[in-house]
Amino acid sequence: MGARRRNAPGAVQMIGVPKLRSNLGLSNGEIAAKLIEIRTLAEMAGQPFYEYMAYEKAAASIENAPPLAELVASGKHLRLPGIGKKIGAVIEQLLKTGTAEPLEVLHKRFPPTILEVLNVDGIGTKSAAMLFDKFGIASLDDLERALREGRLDDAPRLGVKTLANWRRNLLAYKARVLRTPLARARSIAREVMDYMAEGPPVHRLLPAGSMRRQEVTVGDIDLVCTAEDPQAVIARFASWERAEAVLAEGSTKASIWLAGGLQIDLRVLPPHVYGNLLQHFTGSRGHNIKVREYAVRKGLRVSENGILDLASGGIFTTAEEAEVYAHMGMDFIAPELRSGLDEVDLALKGTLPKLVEIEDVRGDLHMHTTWSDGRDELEEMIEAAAARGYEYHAISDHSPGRGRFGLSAQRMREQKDVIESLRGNYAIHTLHASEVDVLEDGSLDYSDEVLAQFDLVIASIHTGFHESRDAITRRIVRACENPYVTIIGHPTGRRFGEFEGYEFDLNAVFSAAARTGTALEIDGQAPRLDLSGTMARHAATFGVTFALDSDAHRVEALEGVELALGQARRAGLTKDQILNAKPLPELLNFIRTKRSRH
Ligand code: DGT
Ligand code: CA
Ligand code: CA
Ligand code: ZN
Repeated sequence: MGARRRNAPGAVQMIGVPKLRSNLGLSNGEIAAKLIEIRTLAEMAGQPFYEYMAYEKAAASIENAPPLAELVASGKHLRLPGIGKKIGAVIEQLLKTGTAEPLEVLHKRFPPTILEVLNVDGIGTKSAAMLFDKFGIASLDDLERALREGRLDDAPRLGVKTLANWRRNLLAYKARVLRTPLARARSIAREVMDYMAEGPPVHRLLPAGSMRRQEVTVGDIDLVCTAEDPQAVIARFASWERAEAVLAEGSTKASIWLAGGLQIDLRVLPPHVYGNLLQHFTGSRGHNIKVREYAVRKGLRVSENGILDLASGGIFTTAEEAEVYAHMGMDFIAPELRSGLDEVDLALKGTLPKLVEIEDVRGDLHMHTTWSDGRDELEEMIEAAAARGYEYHAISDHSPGRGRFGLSAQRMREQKDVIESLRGNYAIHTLHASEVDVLEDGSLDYSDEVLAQFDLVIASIHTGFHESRDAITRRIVRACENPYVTIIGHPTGRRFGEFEGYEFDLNAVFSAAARTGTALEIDGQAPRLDLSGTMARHAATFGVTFALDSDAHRVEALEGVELALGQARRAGLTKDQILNAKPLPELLNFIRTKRSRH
């Protein structure tokens, strides 16, 4: 249905746009999203076609208009092509208050969460309105539950086939779109946790679930805590100003929903079972199943309420998560390893890897400055890297291939001189590096003569993503074979919500990296996390060394190393597999060894 299709991109577009309660600074895109919301809800409410289409036209026409917030702030009346007086007034209300009368009226008819339902392929505005009116389905979760419980099975006009399609499309949608990149989830979690810290006393507040396991994307955020007054803590949580809707509010648990579809659950746990519950809610489901299976063999039943000894009937509860594992006779399993693979077996044998920790990281080998496409000055980046306590770091601006951003050989030499002149000013060793483009034939964007002048070289693919799998494989392998290339940057090219990553023969690339002594990057830039933990785990079986990098383009982004670390830990990596966990002389030796082998 045309209407649904038109709506879908609007709804998806809201993901990632932090909705400001304060009227100031609503972007045209955000206003357009609101107008599309009115348009869609109006169609659901059965308003006349020409009325709701006017909103759609208005939304389209403001995309190319100058910033409306500024127009209105300067006291001018909105007079734009395709926007009548009525919608002009709505826009002014949106800018002043973040909402508007027609939207409020429609929200009395339908909760805002109903828009989620339209993202399921095959469900249009008519079906969504019917599902709400007849079955009280107000959100994607409601729909999922109704489908699971078979409550729609007898509904008139909904055949078995339709329901099966909805079920499948719903799962596909959730898996595809409704997951939030870890970096964004982390910053939202930090925000809500700061907000909670300013309210009634709350203790041991922590994200559990996939976020604690450092999964690349999270379905929702699961916060746990303890509190003397759970009710007060829940009430504060449910009244967070960024909550678009409160999905559930009980005495010890609440769920809120943010614009764009990210859900946050908060559970206030009784202190004496905090350890058991934290273990339970950290998951993964697969891990918990493995733990339970093993426990049963020992005559124990593990649940969120404690560990029941089936023979004696005694129940073991603990405030400390580590004791849950200890009680079953296994080593503590770091959350990042709780994926349901072989971690329970290893914990029982006492052979879990000793995972690399943040303290092991001695430097960051990938960052940009205003010399290429970074936001901050060279000296600001050096200072910030030093402030993080690193022993060394690398400044790695782009090669000329990056258009107007890249450094010519001449500029590169100038930068080298500047960096050398600054050495000694900071308590950190600065390596002069380059992030050099791998060209379409696998050659590099600087000659070997130029490359030889850098202390370290990262080779990355930034163009020609759509070449064949063989061609890409050859390009990366050839880059590995260049003696000056120390690191392959963001090896798969994946960017959340934009690009899945180019395809190549993993085995060929991983074995080439190991054979040539080339490190593979775990790039911690928010939209990347590349290699992911899963990929890095696979690469590690080839004996590859890894570099945990921020790929920062501004000072604050240096914390990307923490995200890279999370993926390394998910991969089960130890510090001796990490290039930038080596002391400087060993790092330099790694670089020299490869260069001298050729
Ligand atoms: P997500 O949110 O899709 O990224 O993944 P998780 O792992 O955060 O899953 P979520 O939020 O549904 O639940 C958090 C953890 O709570 C999950 O990893 C394991 C535990 N859990 C929740 N519901 C169940 C359940 O029905 N059975 C079991 N065994 N564990 C559950
Ligand atoms: Ca979750
Ligand atoms: Ca959850
Ligand atoms: Zn970069």
